[in-house]
Amino acid sequence: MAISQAEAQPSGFLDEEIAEFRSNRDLIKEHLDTTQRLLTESFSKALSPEFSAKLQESLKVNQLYRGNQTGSSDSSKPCIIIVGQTKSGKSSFINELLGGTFVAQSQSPCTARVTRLTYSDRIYVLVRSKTGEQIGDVQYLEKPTIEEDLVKLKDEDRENDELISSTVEAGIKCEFLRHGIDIIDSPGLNENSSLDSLTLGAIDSFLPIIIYVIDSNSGITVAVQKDLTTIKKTVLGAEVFYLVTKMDVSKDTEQEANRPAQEIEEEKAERVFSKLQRLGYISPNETRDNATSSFASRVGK
Ligand SMILES: Nc1nc2c(ncn2[C@@H]2O[C@H](COP(=O)(O)OP(=O)(O)OP(=O)(O)O)[C@@H](O)[C@H]2O)c(=O)[nH]1
Ligand SMILES: [Mg+2]
Repeated sequence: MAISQAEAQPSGFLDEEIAEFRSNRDLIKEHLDTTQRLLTESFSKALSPEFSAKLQESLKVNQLYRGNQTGSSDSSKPCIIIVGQTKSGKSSFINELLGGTFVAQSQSPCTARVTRLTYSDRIYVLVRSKTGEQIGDVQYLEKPTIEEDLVKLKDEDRENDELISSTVEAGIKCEFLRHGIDIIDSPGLNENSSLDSLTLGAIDSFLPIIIYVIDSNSGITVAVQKDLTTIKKTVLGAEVFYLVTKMDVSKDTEQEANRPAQEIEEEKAERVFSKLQRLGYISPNETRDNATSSFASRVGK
């Protein structure tokens, strides 16, 4: 009698494990399907179909990763992290993609804390410590705009490791996020070393899809090259997508005043693309036409 009880227990335990495995497997499949559908629908509106297709592929791989260290409520969620130099237009791109003013964008260095945007029916914002614990209370908001003070910090605090290494998590009711992809806004690289290590740490721990934003007027500077080298080293095998911004504004307005806008935009995109290629960040076999999967330029804000 005692023996059969002992035997029954592991078998019952195994049944539960199998049932849990099946339900997790179904959840993952459902998650993947909705994510792919979302990327096809939403990204192709903002970016080219090839770019969104490549993102989908990358997402499949990244979904297999676990071990997110942010402590966010659902660590297995796929996410897209937007990185780049200060003021390159990261936050503006996120706002455009999500269709609202969710994260602060400004002329002066702005984002100082990694900010994770996730879906929630009720709009909220909370701060998490470096190790993921919630700090303070959840704030429920009327409007989905994250208060600037939360992410911007005072100038003197922008090098305070403890303050900036906490992350802001915002729950937003937004169609794009509804299907399970979080978006991460990051501080500009190279503003100072504390912010740099924070952003690079975030890249490492969130295991994301990375979109590197390049200001077309600055192009591929030494600082950008340093970023790209560091990103590649930090996330081995990471696929980086390049997004070129500020195609509608020029440094040299007088010289460009009489040229058609389209010609100037084309030239800017080509300049950035060929330099990325010369430096080995884009394969030499690719052309602007067939590389649209990982390279996109965007006009206007
Ligand atoms: N004309 C034009 N302005 C842009 C574009 N993208 C961003 N901007 C402007 O550039 C400034 C910086 O944009 P942000 O989105 O705050 O840049 P960021 O990379 O998030 O900056 P940090 O958070 O400080 O690193 C803002 O004044 C934006 O309005 C664009 O494509 N065209
Ligand atoms: Mg920003």
